[in-house]
Amino acid sequence: MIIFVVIVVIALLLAGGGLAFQRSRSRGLPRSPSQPPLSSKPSASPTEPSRAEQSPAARPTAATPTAEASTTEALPTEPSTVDTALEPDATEVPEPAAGRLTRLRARLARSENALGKGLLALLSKDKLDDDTWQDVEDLLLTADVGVAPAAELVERLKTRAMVEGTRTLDDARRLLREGLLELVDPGLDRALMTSRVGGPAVILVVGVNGTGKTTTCGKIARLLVADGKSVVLGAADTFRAAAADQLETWGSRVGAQTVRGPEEGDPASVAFDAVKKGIELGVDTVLIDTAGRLHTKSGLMDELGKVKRVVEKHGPVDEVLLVLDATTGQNGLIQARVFAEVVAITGVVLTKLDGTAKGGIVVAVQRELGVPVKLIGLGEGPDDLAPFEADAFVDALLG
Ligand SMILES: Nc1nc2c(ncn2[C@@H]2O[C@H](COP(=O)(O)OP(=O)(O)OP(=O)(O)O)[C@@H](O)[C@H]2O)c(=O)[nH]1
Ligand SMILES: [Mg+2]
Repeated sequence: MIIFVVIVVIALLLAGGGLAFQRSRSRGLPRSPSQPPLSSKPSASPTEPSRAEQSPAARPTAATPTAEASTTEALPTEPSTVDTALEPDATEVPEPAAGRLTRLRARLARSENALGKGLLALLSKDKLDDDTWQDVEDLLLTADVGVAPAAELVERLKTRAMVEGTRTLDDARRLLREGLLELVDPGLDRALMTSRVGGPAVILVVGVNGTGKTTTCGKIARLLVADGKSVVLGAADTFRAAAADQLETWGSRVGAQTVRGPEEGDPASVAFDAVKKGIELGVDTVLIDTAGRLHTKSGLMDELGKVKRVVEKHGPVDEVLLVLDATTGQNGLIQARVFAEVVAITGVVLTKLDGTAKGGIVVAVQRELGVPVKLIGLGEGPDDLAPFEADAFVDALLG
């Protein structure tokens, strides 16, 4: 009997030990290939979730402890592009700036071809009568080129067509290309001030609600990093915490620090602190995202003026980029006028040109403000922002 009891106790001890061994092994085991990877590049759609889409639970914070992610218990059951974006080892290598417009040209052509093709069809007609010229002008107006530039272009084309003749499609294309290029003005200096001797260059990003400011800040940060520059982001949109989270997510993906303040805090002081941090860290560029504001609300416009003035206590603001949504057409011009009165705009970023056939707004806004379009947004992907190149733009219009 005693022997039997001893055998049972030994058997139980052996079984318990085996289980314990199993458990400890499973903690230390490497992750099997079938498990979701700890860090991965965002897949098919690398776009950040929009603010409305980000639930507080899904939203990452800078304090997300990375140590947790190394334990089996902390592994997310669903892969989350947002979570992985904040892991330090998830830093991405953005595409270089060079050649971006060529890569994205198809996006532009898809929506703009109607203009180019329509114009070419009209200009290569056998007989260019008044009705045809009126149709050319109407097409230009539909593409938001603006009344004065459209009339100017038609006059120029008329004269040249009379003198040189446009018998073939190639003739028409050549005339149109030259005419459009002149309107878009290839001579404008579109370089971004992204570094400065003696401190970081400061770029302030402004515009009405939802035009793509935060996304553009993120995309510019990527462009700069691709160019070998170091960046600090300033989340001066303090209206909602989600705005700072959105910017921080963009920054963390390329290893750029984000300076943020308390929700509903003073945006000017966040902007000031961001530049201060940029100076301390010795970075090349400080990019400041601001809250969307209606140009018709004078209080909000005054606040923007204050943000700029406070930042200028550190030194000059090198660029004030106005972000305009190309799909809003002529309304964008009214916004541009008011913003330019409050903060001297140095460049325009035209976003969402992938979703509109109104690319003529490039011409109209440059005329309106007397400042160049420096960048264009051609999609929601992280590298879908291209430095504006007049030649490539006109070529894309003509298909
Ligand atoms: N198709 C397309 N979508 C874009 C582009 N740029 C931005 N967006 C989208 O526009 C939406 C608004 O972008 P945000 O960057 O949040 O706009 P915002 O100006 O910061 O918005 P507020 O801070 O609320 O004023 C997002 O869904 C972006 O993905 C673009 O070039 N093309
Ligand atoms: Mg924003």
